[in-house]
Amino acid sequence: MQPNDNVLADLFSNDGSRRNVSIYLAFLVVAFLYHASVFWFIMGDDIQSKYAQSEYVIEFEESSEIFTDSRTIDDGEKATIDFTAPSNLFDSNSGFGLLLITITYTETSGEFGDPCDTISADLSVTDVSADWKNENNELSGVSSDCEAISLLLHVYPDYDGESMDVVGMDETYWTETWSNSSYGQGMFQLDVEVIVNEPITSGIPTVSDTNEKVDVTWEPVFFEVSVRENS
Ligand SMILES: [Ca+2]
Ligand SMILES: [Ca+2]
Repeated sequence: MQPNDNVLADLFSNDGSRRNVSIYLAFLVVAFLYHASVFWFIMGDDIQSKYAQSEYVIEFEESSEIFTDSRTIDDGEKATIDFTAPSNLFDSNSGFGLLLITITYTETSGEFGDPCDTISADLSVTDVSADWKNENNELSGVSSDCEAISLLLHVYPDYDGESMDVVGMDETYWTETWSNSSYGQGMFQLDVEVIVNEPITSGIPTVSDTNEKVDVTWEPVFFEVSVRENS
């Protein structure tokens, strides 16, 4: 065997070398434990704070405007009433949060004892970018007793007007998350159908109910977002 072939065999070939190696290994273990303890007990706090995530509170200030429209719809007919939110509302707010629609009517025939007609209203799902599948939406309704029909569409995804606490990222990120003017851009379409309920005296030729006047109120709810660090 050549001398270079097995250095380890030489090292352990006598008691003195073996002891030197043991001392060296013991030193390595102590050095390792020292550095590990420095890492965990002294630098641990620094490392933790470096990666600690900030908490933020996101708040919304709402503003809305009312837009009204009115149609007289014949018995058995369906009318489509549309609405587009004006662009200045997008410019002056962070986002379009909710769309509230109220449909009201009375019996306008003037006939004695004429019961309220049956009105049904459906907000069509169009290609307007909105939270159409939100489970709290009310996209259609029916009324037969002159009670108002109230519809609700969540436009900005996950918006419900309530403030929220979030963790991580930074103020700019959260402000931008809630400042997207693409939601709610475009034309909304409401289908309103009238089924007349005639007075029981309608057998008399001069007494009849053939239509109804329906009033629609569109109320787009916009919001201004503010984000602050929660300390
Ligand atoms: Ca009627
Ligand atoms: Ca009527």
